Amino acid sequence: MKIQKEQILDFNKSGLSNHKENFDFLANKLSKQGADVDSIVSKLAGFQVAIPSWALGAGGTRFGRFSFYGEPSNLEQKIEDVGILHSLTQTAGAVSLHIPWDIPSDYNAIKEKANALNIKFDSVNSNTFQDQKDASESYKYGSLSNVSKAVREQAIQHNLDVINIGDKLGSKSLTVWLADGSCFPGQNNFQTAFQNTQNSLVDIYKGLPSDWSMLIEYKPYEPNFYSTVIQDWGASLMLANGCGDKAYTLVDLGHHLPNSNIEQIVSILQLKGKLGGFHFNDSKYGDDDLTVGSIKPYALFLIFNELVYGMENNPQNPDLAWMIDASHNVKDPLEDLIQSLEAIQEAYAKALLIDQKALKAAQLENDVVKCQEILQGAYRTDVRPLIEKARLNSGGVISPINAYRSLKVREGLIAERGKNTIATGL
Ligand SMILES: [Mn+2]
Repeated sequence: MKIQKEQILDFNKSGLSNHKENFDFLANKLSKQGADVDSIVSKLAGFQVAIPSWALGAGGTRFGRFSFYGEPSNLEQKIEDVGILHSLTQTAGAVSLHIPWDIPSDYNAIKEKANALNIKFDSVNSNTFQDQKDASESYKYGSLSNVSKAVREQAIQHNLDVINIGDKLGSKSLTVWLADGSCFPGQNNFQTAFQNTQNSLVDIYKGLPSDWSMLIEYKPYEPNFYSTVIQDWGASLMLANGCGDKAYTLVDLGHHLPNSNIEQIVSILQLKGKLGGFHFNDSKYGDDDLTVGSIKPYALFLIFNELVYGMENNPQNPDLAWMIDASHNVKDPLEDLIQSLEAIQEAYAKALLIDQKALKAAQLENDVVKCQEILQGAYRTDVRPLIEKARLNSGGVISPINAYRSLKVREGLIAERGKNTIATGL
């Protein structure tokens, strides 16, 4: 299923005059405050977030999984789904593959399909948290950190295979997330596990093509509940530094203990030129993988404030690999992703509204009240007309959720794929 240009133009007709009225009012107001509205709109239009191939089917918990009808059952269909998201929102111009769940059978065909839908291949993700069918070694007690050399070698080789697959598709980075750790005190020697992980990562790093980077993700707990080998940004940064210049830390919003100051983490990593990637989601208690901005939109805004500051002031930090890393237990995955994309754009737009000069001046005066007024003044602005404008300029729809429903996309997918399809890898 593909959304046609005419369908988009047709859908936009009814909302156009309303949008124009709202946009003109806001643009006028913001311009008077000194904001460069055109530049904000063009930054919003240029902001692209990768959709992970595993987020297109219904997710689940260890207690069960409730299927969502018309799920993509192969890689071609997953890319079609990203194409649908991108044609509506114009902000999902990339897909992030998970290996071995999404190994292409025909590389040229997959590349052509993605190309036709304007979808790029972003970072590739390795998987050493599950045992594969014909694997000789088990990851039950860890992969890159395992006490067994044979297990470590199998996990290293898997990562090298993933690089090779990604290279054929045009990806430029490998994301490593390890489930390695221990469930009980005494189970692991922390130093041995960390050292093994460092050595394994160095072996993988040596296999990176020269224009690639390695992104090292951290997580404090789960699936291991006593210790995780790469438990926080400090561990990730030490490992990245131990590998070399092309290795970076990747921050996933859900991979922090409650109340962690994530905005401070991304800020300092950018200062050090070591923030390589960012995974969006939201959570209430742990790694809940909920829709971006659904629980703590103000925290997301504060994080974006630092990201924007870093993008503008830290040339030592590379362009980031942005990805949504969420799971959809009760919503239509495509609707959920549309809501996440909107929340990301909204937080970004609000962060772009912050008057950095005025904030700096207030900070130098130690005017704490003024600092808060500046941040919250931006946060309280309804920026949706700016996002609509950015989408319209790029050929998207004014309101993606309404368009998705009025074009009956899910019904079309069910008619095409059947009801009880299950996404691969889940
Ligand atoms: Mn993640």
